[in-house]
Amino acid sequence: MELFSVKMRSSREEEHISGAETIVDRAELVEVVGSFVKRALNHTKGEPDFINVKIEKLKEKPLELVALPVYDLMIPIDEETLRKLFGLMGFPDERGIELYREILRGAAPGGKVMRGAMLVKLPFGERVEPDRERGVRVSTVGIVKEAEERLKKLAGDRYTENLRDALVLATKVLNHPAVLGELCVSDDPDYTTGYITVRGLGYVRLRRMKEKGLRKGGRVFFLKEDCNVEELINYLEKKPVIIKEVSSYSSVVDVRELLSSPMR
Ligand code: WAQ
Ligand code: MG
Repeated sequence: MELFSVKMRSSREEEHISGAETIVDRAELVEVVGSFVKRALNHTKGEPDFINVKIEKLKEKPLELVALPVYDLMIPIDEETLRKLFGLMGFPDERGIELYREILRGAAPGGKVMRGAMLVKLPFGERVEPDRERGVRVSTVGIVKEAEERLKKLAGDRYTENLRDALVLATKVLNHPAVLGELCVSDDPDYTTGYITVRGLGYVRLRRMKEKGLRKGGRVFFLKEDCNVEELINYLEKKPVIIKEVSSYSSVVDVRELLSSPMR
C-alpha cells in the first residue's frame, strides 16, 4: 500500500474558514481531494477565496489504533456535569471550568480563537503551549473506510463528519500516555456539540456546550505533571496515526452511568 496524507485548508480575506485532513491509499486519492474541495466550498462559515490542498506521501508506516468508545450524553451540559467529568479525569474541576470559559471567550490573545489546542499541566493546570495564538495542532491522522462506515452505522442519525474527525483526532491525542483527557468546543457557529475525553473511559459527546451562533471554540489537552511537552508536541504533529476500527457507541442519559462505567 502506498499511503498519502491529504490536508486541506480554506480561508477568505486571510481569515481561516475550515480545514480537514486524512490518510488514504493511492487509489482513493482523487476521490478524497474532490470531497475536501466540496467541503471547503460548502462550509457554514462562508465561501472561501483560497483553498489549499496538500498531498504528501507518508515516509513512515502509521500507528494503527482502535477508536475510543463513544458515549453520547443526551442531556444539555451544565457546569455541574462538567465538574464531575473533570473529577473522573483527575483534573482540578475549578480550573477545568475556568478553561471551558476561556474557550468560550476565545483563548488566543485579544479573545480570538486559537488555531490549535491549549496544553495544560497538572498539578495546577497552567498553560504550557509555546504559542498562545497558534496552540498545538494535531496532524497526520486518518481513518480507514471500513471503520468510518462502521461508525456511521453505530451512530445512525447522530453521525456527523465533525464527530468522525473529532473522534479520530481525540483517539490520537489520548493514545499518548502523558495525556489525561481533552475538552473540545467547536468554533462552527451552528455546531453546539462538543466532547470531553477521559483516560480509561473514552469519548463523551456533550450537547449544547455553547449558544447557537457563537463563533468561538477551542480545545484543551490535559497533561500529567511529568509530561515532556516537546516530545508530546512532536508526536501530535508528526506521528502518522490511522484508525483501523471503531469500538462502541452508547447513549447515556445520566452522567452517573459514566461514573460507574465498567471501563473504570
Ligand atoms: N489540532 C488541535 N486543535 C485543533 C485542531 C487540530 N488539528 N483543529 C482545530 N483545533 C482547535 C481550534 O482551537 C478550533 O477552534 C477548535 O479546536 C475547534 O475546532 O461528537 O468541529 O474544527 O459531534 O471547529 C466536535 C464534535 C467537533 C463533537 C469539533 O472542532 C461530536 C469541531 P473545530
Ligand atoms: Mg471549526
